[in-house]
Amino acid sequence: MTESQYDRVAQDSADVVILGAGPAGLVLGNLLLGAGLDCVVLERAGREQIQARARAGFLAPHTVRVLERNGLDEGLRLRGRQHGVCEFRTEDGRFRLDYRRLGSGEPHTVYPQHELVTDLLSSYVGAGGRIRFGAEAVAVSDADGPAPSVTVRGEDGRPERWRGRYVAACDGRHGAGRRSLPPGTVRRHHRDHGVSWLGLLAEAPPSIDAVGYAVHPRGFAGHMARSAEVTRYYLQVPRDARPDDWGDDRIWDELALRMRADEYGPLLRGPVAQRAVVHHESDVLEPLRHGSLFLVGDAAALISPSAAKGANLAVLEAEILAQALTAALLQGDPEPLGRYSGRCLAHIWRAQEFSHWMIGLLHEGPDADASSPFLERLRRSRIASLRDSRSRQDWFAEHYVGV
Ligand code: RFL
Repeated sequence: MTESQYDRVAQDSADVVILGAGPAGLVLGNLLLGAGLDCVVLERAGREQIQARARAGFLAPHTVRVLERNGLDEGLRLRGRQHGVCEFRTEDGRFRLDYRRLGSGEPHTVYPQHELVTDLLSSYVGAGGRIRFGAEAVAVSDADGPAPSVTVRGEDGRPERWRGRYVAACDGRHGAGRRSLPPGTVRRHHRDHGVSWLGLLAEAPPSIDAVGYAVHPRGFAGHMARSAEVTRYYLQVPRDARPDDWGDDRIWDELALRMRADEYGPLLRGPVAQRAVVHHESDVLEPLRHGSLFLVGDAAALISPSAAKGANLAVLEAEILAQALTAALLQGDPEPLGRYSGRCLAHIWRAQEFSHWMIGLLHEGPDADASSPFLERLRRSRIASLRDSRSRQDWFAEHYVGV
């Protein structure tokens, strides 16, 4: 679009233009609003869609503290459940780690991400926050100058332009924030871990009172409570697996086999409401800033779901950015914005390191060689030292709940 065409386009402005209404965008919006700052959230999807997107469920203690500090924890206090035990089932037997009594001694809070998004949205809108649904950001322009702008395609297809002083890209890995980075300004470090999971949401109560990690010659299986009626399960599958090839019976039979239900107790079955293949990939952008454009959450870094860190990092980064934008806009102090990328990257790489270790704990990965089971022996030894070594358990607990 040319400048003169833009002149005929509806224009609006806000001090901070936030792209995306996931955990990152909505925590940021709420914190900025609480500090008395002017912002707008532009979201591609509709309200019902974002409130129904079931994804994460394990909130770290730090995430809970951010929500508490900012009065965003009402739903969490009512419906969130503390969780502090994981159970490993392997060819060498079964053991449990009560991680509330190890490391930093803190539990997770189980609270489904779509409920968190619903809470964040109603508190943002209730406080008078501006949000546009059905507004897809197409590009961020002039981020290297003092007046960045965002081109948006509205539901009716008509273009709009939003001007701001800062733009926060909270629009995930395929969003406009990443796409708008000029070549050569930001480096992307990427790793494909060569492992895929079939992620399942079952309308069935949890089968065990712990996070279940089962390692089996047929591949990994995982069990994670979401609520009294809903449980998330994972099955390691080949990369080219198609979710539709997995009917409910096949899923439950395979889960029961890998989780050794014969030995340790049956799984509580129910209809499988969602199934999707998740490839374990990680990437990190460096730096997380280009001029007045800041990358937050999945837009900043994608982390394999092996250690449940993505939503927790998103909340942490949103908090750091909100503090930095408040200092810049209210006190005229740009220093914290200058430190945003470095501070977040330190947390991101630590989480990546732990997630990567978890992948190695639970899978042999694509390099496994059945004729020379070196990686299989390493994996077994890794699990044995977690079972037997107190210092290993403390390290695990600290990183498992921390961001
Ligand atoms: P989101 O949640 O993807 O939100 C981005 C929002 O941006 C919108 N959008 C746009 N809007 C305007 N213009 C555009 N061009 C846009 N493009 C996109 C989207 O519609 C959306 O509303 O990113 P955010 O806020 O950074 O949050 C990240 C988390 O959602 C993600 O990291 C976690 O869900 C990862 N994750 C987990 N994280 C945890 O901390 N604990 C867990 O237990 C956990 N389990 C999981 C997970 C991710 C999973 N999948 C789907 C990969 C389990 C699974 C299966």
